[in-house]
Amino acid sequence: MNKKLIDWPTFISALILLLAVSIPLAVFPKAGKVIVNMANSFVTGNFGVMYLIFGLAAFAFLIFVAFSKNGHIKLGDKHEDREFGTISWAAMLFAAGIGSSILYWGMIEWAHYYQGPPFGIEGGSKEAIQWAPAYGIFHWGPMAWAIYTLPSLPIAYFYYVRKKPVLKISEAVRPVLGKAVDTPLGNLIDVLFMFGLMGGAGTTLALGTPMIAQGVNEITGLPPNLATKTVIMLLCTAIFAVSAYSGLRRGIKVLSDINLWLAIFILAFIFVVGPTVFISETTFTSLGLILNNFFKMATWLEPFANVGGFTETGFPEAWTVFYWAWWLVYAPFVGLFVARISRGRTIQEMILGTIIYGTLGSVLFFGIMGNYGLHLQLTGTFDVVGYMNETSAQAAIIAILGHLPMAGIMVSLFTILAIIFLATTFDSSSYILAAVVQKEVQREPLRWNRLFWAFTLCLMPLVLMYVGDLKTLQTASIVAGFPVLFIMGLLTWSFMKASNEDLRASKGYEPPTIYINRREILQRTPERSQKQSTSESSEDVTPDK
Ligand code: NM2
Repeated sequence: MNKKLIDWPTFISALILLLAVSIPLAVFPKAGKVIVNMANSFVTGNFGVMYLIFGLAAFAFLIFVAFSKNGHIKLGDKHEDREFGTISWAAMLFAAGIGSSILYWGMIEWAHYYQGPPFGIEGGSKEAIQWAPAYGIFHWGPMAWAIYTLPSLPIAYFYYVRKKPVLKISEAVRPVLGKAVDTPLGNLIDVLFMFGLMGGAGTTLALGTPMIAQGVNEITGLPPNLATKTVIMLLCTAIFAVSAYSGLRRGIKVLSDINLWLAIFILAFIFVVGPTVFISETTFTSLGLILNNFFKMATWLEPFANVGGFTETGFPEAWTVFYWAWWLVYAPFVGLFVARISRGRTIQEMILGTIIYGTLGSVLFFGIMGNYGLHLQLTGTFDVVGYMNETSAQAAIIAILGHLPMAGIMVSLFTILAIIFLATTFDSSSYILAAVVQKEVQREPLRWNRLFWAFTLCLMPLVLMYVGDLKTLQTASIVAGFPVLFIMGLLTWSFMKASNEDLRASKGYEPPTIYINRREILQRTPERSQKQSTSESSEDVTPDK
């Protein structure tokens, strides 16, 4: 055990912060809930606009970088090959960035929009039906993936180009903060990021565990109670602990490969045996609706709520702001991970790859799984919305799957997929948490360190589940992510500063501003100057005509 490698101040502060939040929540659950909800409405109510501006700015900025000079910088040495093939890379990226939540929301998000649509549209109306399958894709689409990609720029740049073997957020803002990174400010940045990530992962667990429990109930008849949920959580921890222990290549790769094939199989099955034409058409039409309304959706905040006869729907805070916040808390983590697997690619490939493959994956899940349920609803085969309101979203998800042929097998496969998805997210989260509390990461973070964070990650959701309030945790995580918004600003600035400095200092660099010396051109090309002078003179006379 090499204790010297550990950055103890960060390690201990992160642990203390985690305990300082979860112990009072566990001891005073009622008061805790009130405080967390107040903090949540304060942040999303007052700063919602900041989240939306951030989402749009992140997207615009990345597109700009991808096609600028900085986008052509290679992450690695001149002759270095890509460490992972593109398919493997895309699958790992997707499996790390997306957890079991896509199974949950992909199946059921439309039902929420169906009965509670945006823009003052009436719930259940024809217009609401059109927005229902589109909004989910938007919330998991290119803007969301852009939020994920942003931190991978500085991190990958410092790791592969400046060759600093530290997978740390604070290290990635050194060009801006300078020596201040070595003071407690640097530790604070890392701790806030770790806290946000633990919160975000808690949200994933809060949604995923009851859904898996419902699947297990359908298969085995075991009641979806506290004991079942605890076993599920521990099982997922055990899976990711084992894979964490076996290292990045074997652990995450094997699991995400299984994940990929299982997901492809389930999606293909639903697509083929389900209403194929309806699924294709609705997905395609939804894409058009999003493209047509991209800015409307990206900026809609209900400023006139409760004034001048407008009624408040709460939609922006409950959905778009919540989602951007949730992607945000995961972003530095996914950024670290994407950076780690992108050796040998250019920055442009990394940016476009993440946004395109990520969005494509989301479109497949939402388009196929969501529209299968929507079809059941619209044809009157199964009233998904009614059933969801009577029971729960997770019960509705499993009931939708129950309408497929070979329902028993499909529910089992879906449940296994959810378990692996949960395990891969935790696998990579523990990898990153461990990396952040190390002074240096040579190939992998230390094993005991990874295991420690694997179990710690489970601790808070487990305690809160016993207290009976995973929802509070979900809300808390979003509040925990607020400081990450500022860290993201620093990360972006830092990337531009460092890469521009290096570009300017590189051999053969030419400044992007082109100065045209007209006299020199005319001297060098006399025949052209003659032609030009005749055309100029003819131009000169035009107005007199
Ligand atoms: N995001 C993609 O639970 C998960 O699927 C992990 C969730 C941020 C909404 C990520």
